Amino acid sequence: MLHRIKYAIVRRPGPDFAQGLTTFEGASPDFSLALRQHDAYCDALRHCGVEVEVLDALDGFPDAPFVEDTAIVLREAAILCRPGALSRQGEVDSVREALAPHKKVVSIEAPGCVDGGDILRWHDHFFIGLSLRTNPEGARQLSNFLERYGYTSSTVEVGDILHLKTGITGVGTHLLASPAFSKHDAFQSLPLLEVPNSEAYAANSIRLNDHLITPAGFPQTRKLLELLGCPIVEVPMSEFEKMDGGLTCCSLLF
Ligand code: CIR
Repeated sequence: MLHRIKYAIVRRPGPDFAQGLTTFEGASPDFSLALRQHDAYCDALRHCGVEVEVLDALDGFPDAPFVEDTAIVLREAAILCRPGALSRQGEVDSVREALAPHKKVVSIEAPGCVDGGDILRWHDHFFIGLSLRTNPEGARQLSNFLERYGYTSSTVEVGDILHLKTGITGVGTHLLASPAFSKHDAFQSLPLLEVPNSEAYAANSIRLNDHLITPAGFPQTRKLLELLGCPIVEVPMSEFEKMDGGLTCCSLLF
C-alpha cells in the first residue's frame, strides 16, 4: 500500500532563475515560460489530490525552486539537508520555516552534506546516493536518523550524474531507471522499467497517489508507464531541464 500524499511544498522560480547551477550547454531558460511550466506543475500536483503550498521566490538563491534538495520528509519528522553546493546552503532556513508547522525537524550537520535529490525511497528502505553533492558523512548522519525512525538504508555510488534520482525514481510497483542505473547492482533484485538513453531525463517521474506524473515529450517512457495502469499526467519541464532539474526536484511531498 502506498502512503497517501496530502501536501506539497514548492517554490516559485525568481527572475534570477537562469543564474543557478547547471551543466546544460544550450540556451538559458526563458523565465516567463519557466513560470508557466511551474504553474502547470502545481496544477498537476493538485490534480493528484495534493494541497500545494507555493513559497515565494528566494532572493539570491536561483536554485531554490529545486526544494527537493533541502529536506527529506518522513511521516515521523523532516530531515533538513545540508546541500553539497555552497551556493545552495542558504536555502535551508526558509524551508525549515515552511516545514516546522507540519513536522518535527532535525538537521544534517557539517561536515555532512546531503542533497535530497540523492535520496530514493523504496517502501521502508532508502537508497542514499553518494555524489558530488552527498558525502559519506552526510550519508552516515542520514542513515542514523532513518534508523531512529524505523527505516533501513544503503549507499549507492552515483558517478558523474548530478543526483541519484536524476536517473532512477520509484513509480509505485516498479523503479523507473535510465540505462546508467538500471544495471546497477543495488537495484538488480527489484522490479524495474528501463527508459531508453534518448529519454533518460524522463527516468525522473513521480508516482503521486493514484497517478503518475512524467515530463512531456518522452513517448517511449509514457508507453512504459502505461503498463502500470495508472492515469498519467504530463508536465512540460524544458526550462527546468535546462537548469538540471527534473520533476521530483521541484517539490517536497508528504
Ligand atoms: C543544482 O544544480 O543544484 C540545480 N540547478 C538543479 C538541482 C536539481 N535537483 C535535483 O535533481 N534534485
